Order: sequence, then structure tokens, then C-alpha cells
Amino acid sequence: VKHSGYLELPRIVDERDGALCIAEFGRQLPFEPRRLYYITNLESGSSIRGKHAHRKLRQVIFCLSGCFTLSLDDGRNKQDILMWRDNVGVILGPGLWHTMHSFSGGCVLLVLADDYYDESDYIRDYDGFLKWVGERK
Ligand code: T46
Repeated sequence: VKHSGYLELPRIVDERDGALCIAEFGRQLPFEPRRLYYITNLESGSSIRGKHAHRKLRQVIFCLSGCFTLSLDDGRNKQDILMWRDNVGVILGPGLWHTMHSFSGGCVLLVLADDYYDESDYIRDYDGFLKWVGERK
């Protein structure tokens, strides 16, 4: 799928319990984030989130705990990604219809975004998304 890719962060594990994952802005990350948000309180089988595309926003999404499925659609190709590694994020470029679903209980998502929240950047209607993709070419 166009406009997506993986981002693997350093993950440090030693004789203690715990894994320490690191993202240095300007180093590992492909952009300087302006916003961080996280989604908590997910229950097993929680409903579908996402169901939109962004016109400009770039993001990286991580699953810090538990697992969920990230479904991507660039208007031509679709891909399902099982998210479970705490140090491997998916880069979500603009023009990608994405949904998050099939959450495990206790799943926690972390997202870094390259800009502030702006509702006008969202395309929340799938037919509108396909039309936008067609006009963009
Ligand atoms: C995305 C996926 C991965 C704000 O006011 N500020 C914010 O920074 C965000 C992220 C959301 N909101 C408001 C907008 C809605 O009224 O919170 C409400 C729920 O947002 P939304 O339905 O867009 O949530 P998700 O989980 O479907 O999508 C979120 C992000 O909004 C979106 O950009 O790519 O996570």
C-alpha cells in the first residue's frame, strides 16, 4: 500500500523485566512530531476506530500493549497489519484510509503526528475518499 511503511525503534532489554523503546526526534522518526495522542481503555472486541483518511497529516502508529489489526486502503490496494510489537510502528502517510479493529483487552495505541489536530484534514466518508484519490492523480 502506498504511503505506508514500517518504523523500527531501538528496543533495550536486559536482565530486568521490561523493554525500553526509544524514538529520538530528528533521528529515528521521519518527521518532527507536533502532537502525541494515545488510545487506552480498549476492550477485547471493542468497536472499529479510524475509518478515515488524512489529506496532509503524517503519523506513526504503535501498539504499546496487546494487539489490534490495522487495515489500510490507498484506494487501489488493501492491507491488513497485525500490530503487536511495541517497537515497530507503521508510518501512515496522507491519502490512506485506515481502520483499527479486533483489539485485544488492554490494548494501548500511541500515535505521533506531524501537525496539530485539524478536523478539516480528515476525509471521513469512503466515497469521498475514493473521489479525492481519483482527483489527486
Ligand atoms: C487517526 C487514528 C489513528 C481531537 O479533538 N484532537 C485530537 O488530536 C484527536 C486525535 C481527536 N480529537 C477528537 C476528534 C473526535 O471528536 O476526538 C474525537 C475522536 O476522534 P476520532 O474519531 O478521529 O478517533 P479515532 O480513534 O477514530 O482516530 C484517531 C485520530 O483521530 C486519527 O487522526 O489517524 O486515531
